[in-house]
Amino acid sequence: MKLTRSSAIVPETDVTVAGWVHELRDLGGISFLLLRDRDGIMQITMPKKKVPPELVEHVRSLSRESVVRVAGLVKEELKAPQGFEIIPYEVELLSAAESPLPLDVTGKVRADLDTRLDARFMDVRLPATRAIFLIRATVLQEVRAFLSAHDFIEIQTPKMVATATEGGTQLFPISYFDREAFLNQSPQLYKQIMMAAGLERVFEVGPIFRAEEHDTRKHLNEVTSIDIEASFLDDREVMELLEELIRHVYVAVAERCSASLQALGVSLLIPNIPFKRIAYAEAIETADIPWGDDLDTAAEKAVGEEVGEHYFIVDWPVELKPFYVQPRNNLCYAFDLMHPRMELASGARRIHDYALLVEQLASKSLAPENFGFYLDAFRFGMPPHAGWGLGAERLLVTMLGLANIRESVLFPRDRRRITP
Ligand code: AMO
Repeated sequence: MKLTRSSAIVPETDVTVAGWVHELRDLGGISFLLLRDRDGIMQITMPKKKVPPELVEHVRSLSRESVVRVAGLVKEELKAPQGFEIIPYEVELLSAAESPLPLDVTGKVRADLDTRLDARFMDVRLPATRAIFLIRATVLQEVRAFLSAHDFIEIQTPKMVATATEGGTQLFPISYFDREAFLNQSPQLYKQIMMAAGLERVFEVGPIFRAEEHDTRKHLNEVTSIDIEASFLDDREVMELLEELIRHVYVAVAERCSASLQALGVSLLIPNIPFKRIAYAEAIETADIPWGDDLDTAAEKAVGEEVGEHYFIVDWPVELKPFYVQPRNNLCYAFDLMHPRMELASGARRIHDYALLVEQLASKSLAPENFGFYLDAFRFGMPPHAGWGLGAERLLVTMLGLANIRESVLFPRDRRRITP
């Protein structure tokens, strides 16, 4: 079917368009069909004098959200949604929609999030929902463009694995033939192994799985993680790369997604870089929690309110960070990137010395024999390296001010939800 998208329509031409019946209006001498495609709403105008009565009747019988193809003549009409109207000479019903509809697609009555997620196919027809996913696609495109321009190679690592990386508690077990296996909670071990492989700079945009029981507005059980690892760079250098990436993505979304931002009612504030660096010691003082405690939601909120913009937390106690982080006395070279609302990323300079890595595993009560394939990569020439993992959904919800992280995923996975 050769179709013209509504955004590409020019007046005084014959076109064939297709879309969903958004609304029907009848003003006596004239009827209107508002037809919606991905780009917007088109006005199909049917003056009684110009359009045969059978065709008008046919259109008036269409149920809302049915899919139709319309062939007609385009006329300029500045009062119509996209500045034109189409006088139809043919309207073909391609797929009739049942009624009642699971959701109101005109957006006049906003359903609650659970209803929207249950009928996601219908929810994404709403411009304000679709806008989130157009922006999401742009964000990930820009992440890839930025990292590629900085010499990073895109890789894919396994999602079915035999070992934990981020502490053993948050794993989804799977049955892997006759063995125990898990869904991967981070590409951590594999991206580090690629440093021994000599790729020097790698990134991955892929799913991570966390069996956390949390039922909050910032936790998911399946996340899209943006991970990097880079040889011969230290923690400070990968932090700079991270803040530059964040800024780049905001600038690109502001430039490329103005219609989507408008549909969401968002005016994007581009963050200034460099972001503040705050020591863990200072953060816990602001949050009024004792040394050695991780920052919980209340603590993050206290520090976030104090700082009011993106910031890094650095100089963490070694016991709060994973085994692969390079220690420095009782502290370590790890960092978290924070938005005032929540953590966005964490990363570190890594241990690249084999003996120290084995020691750190043991100090976290992890058995080195379970990490043989990983440890081998440190025995035959492992460069110093650093990296981070950035949650794509958290980047989106904080950028767009969405209330709930589930809004930024087409089909979120959470404690209660595994379908659709
Ligand atoms: P971490 O466990 O901090 O670090 O995860 C990195 C980032 O992933 C996102 N994230 C989540 N988002 C939503 N729901 C969740 N349940 C969830 N879990 C994680 C967050 C978080 O900051 N291997 C390290 C990274 C590294 O050092 O390179 C890691 O996985 O935005």
